[in-house]
Amino acid sequence: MYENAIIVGVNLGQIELRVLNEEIDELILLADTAEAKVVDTMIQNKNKIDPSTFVGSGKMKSIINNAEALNCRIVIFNNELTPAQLKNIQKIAGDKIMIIDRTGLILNIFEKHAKTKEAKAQIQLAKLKYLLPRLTRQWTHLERQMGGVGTRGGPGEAQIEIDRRLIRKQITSLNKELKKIQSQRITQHKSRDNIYKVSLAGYTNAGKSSIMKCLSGSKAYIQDQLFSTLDTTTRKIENKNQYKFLLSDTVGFIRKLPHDLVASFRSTLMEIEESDLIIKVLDSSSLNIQMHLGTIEEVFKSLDISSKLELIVFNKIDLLDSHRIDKLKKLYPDAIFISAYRQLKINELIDAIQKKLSTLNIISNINIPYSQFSVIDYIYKNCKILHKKEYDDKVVLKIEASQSVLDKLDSQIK
Ligand SMILES: Nc1nc2c(ncn2[C@@H]2O[C@H](COP(=O)(O)OP(=O)(O)OP(=O)(O)O)[C@@H](O)[C@H]2O)c(=O)[nH]1
Ligand SMILES: [Mg+2]
Repeated sequence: MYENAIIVGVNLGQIELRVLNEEIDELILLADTAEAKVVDTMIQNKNKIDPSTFVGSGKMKSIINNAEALNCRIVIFNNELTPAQLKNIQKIAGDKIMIIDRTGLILNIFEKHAKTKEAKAQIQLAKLKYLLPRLTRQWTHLERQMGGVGTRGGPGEAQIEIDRRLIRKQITSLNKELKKIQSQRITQHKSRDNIYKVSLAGYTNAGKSSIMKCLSGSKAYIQDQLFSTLDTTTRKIENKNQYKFLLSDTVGFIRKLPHDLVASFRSTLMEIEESDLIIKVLDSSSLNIQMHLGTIEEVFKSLDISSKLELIVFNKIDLLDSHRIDKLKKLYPDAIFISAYRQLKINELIDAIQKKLSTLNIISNINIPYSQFSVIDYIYKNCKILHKKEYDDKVVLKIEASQSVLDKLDSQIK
């Protein structure tokens, strides 16, 4: 069921009005994904932030009056509120209206969309870390109403202290649980070491899952909403006469992504860290391409991902006229332009991936005695054979393969 909501944005004059409007548009989309219908947007022009109530208590009261008049139960702030601000504003709003900031909203969506045990644990951890300093009577109460973390709210500071202790305990146990899941992940990774790994990364809603579906033919969860995908899925892509590789679809990024969320999703994003090639997927119909690229870079930086082989892919070209496509092509001469939805130029994408992967390969000559059937078999399955010469007792092959396959061969040939 949708709840009515009001958005509050603050214009400090530091950022362009255009950027602020984009942020608000994005917040409306986020609200929609969280099943809140934005009925009014209130932009406040301010010279400086009020440390205790962000917009000033008089202004805050009029915002709440407006919310009540419009039958809203939620007031969403575009900016991140400090725990103290949230507490004070919530006090003004009373029990019937919930105050939430951008970070809280994103956490809410993630919580709704998490499917696997790992994603659920990751989001729960981020949420508890966010909640801990913000735990007030109102919050505990509202959290319960919103089907939140299950803390037992009650009157008085003593109860809040008990809740805090409970949350700290939950954080410790979630950290342990995640470590366990992570170590299983590492074992899985090891067993897949001799195949190239490619990952799809990009802003939320750019079409990553649609590309995954296109290339792998598998089902993928595709929705016109933010953060449809939270769990990394990996599929093996195999075509005749082409390098096979593992393709991973990952969680989308967004500007001002909560720091704890990135940290919590670190193990899920390990697919990106460990891939040989990163495909940066961009929505070519967006007016914010630069910002989307900037956000990808920011997240990569926070994950310490640098100097990887990469390919920029502009998706949704079906929504552009040829003039705009030409303009983008001039700006990004090495990029590939496709439409996953309409299946346009998918072959160009496949060729580009193959070309990139080929740069990672090494050409070498090897001698294999016929007695070592299993090695020959392995080579045929994992390498490209460039030349073959047979002798009485051995075969000499010129092969093209990845470093990890060559290492494996080295250890097998006696
Ligand atoms: N017009 C058009 N729409 C597309 C194209 N590719 C994807 N879409 C639509 O864009 C929306 C988002 O697609 P997804 O594949 O779910 O995007 P995503 O990057 O996986 O999004 P998240 O998982 O939410 O981060 C869906 O409504 C798709 O149908 C395309 O080439 N053209
Ligand atoms: Mg997706």
